Amino acid sequence: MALAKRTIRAQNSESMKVVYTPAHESHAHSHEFEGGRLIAAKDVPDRVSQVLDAIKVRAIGEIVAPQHFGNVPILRVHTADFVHVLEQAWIRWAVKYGFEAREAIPSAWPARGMHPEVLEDIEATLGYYCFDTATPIVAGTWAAARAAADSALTAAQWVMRGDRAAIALCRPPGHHAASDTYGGYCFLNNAAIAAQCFVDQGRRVAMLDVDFHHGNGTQAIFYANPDVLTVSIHGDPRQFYPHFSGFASETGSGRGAGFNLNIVLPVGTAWGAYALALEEALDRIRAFSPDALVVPLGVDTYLDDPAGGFRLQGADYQRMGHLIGKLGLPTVLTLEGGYRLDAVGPAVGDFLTGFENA
Ligand code: SP5
Ligand code: ZN
Repeated sequence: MALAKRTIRAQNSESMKVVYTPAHESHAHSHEFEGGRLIAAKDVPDRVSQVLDAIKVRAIGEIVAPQHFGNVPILRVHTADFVHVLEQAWIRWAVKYGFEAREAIPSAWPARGMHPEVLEDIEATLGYYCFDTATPIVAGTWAAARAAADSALTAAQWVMRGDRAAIALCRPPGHHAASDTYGGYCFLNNAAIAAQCFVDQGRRVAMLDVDFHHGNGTQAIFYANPDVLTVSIHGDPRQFYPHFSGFASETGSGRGAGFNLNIVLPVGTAWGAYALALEEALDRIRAFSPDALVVPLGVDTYLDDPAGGFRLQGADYQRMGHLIGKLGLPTVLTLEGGYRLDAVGPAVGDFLTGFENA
């Protein structure tokens, strides 16, 4: 163990690896439900193009393709049934609705007192595993989700081999997906899959989720695990998605009691109050003294983000990156939300600039 631990070390000399693949483009859908209507989908492929362009323009990192890791590391976090359903969902949906039916979205969910054990029909299957209406499955969804997980694993591998930090440009995002549930545009929990790699090598990991929405999936996956401290700073679930998770009273269970921290902020939060929350999160992480850090990096905290409610902007992201970088930990970053197409690139770019200059 002592020998293995020494393989994690800070190396500031090289530029950060940026793991990117165009495979995400095969996961594209046109609509989502909101306010009782179909509206234009927010998680569009162009989000990642914008981030990639901003990174290229600023010459922040070295762009590398993901390696293929197969299902084994995914199955460390997600159940085999769940993975099998995601693999088969599109073809089962097409068999039921015809191949011209483009997007698989369930229409019924097993609420209290109902019987979810009969999952023969794909309608029932998706209702059982999915928790919202905004996360359609299309023909290319599984390939894209797998590539996003591979991207996070590739970033983790670079960091385990000694890089100071690496970022995976994951799409679909991951932090809302739990071991056997998907939603919030997320299918596989890329950040959790990366974190589990470290845990499987005997490392302790802190997760600092700065997406506007609570990282409910990541919290659930590690809720009873004292080797992973999960911290999330997010919009109040009394007002915002995912509504049923993210309260300050959720602090972990069993051996993981005390190893989950939810910092809840009100609508309209700008940098002043956000910085205080971030300092609280960083204090908790320093006290935990982890071997590595995983940051689900959502920038839907940006002013006027269509899915958010905070008011961060411009240099705030440099400040955020700088403060997180000052932890001095080996760090894996995964792209999560951020839906203003004019802001997502600059925000991630500014974050990475601040991080690298820490
Ligand atoms: C990864 C990620 O950021 N997923 C977010 C999924 C949120 N989906 C529901 C968004 C509902 C937005 N409605 C609020 C309107 C505020 N202007
Ligand atoms: Zn989000």
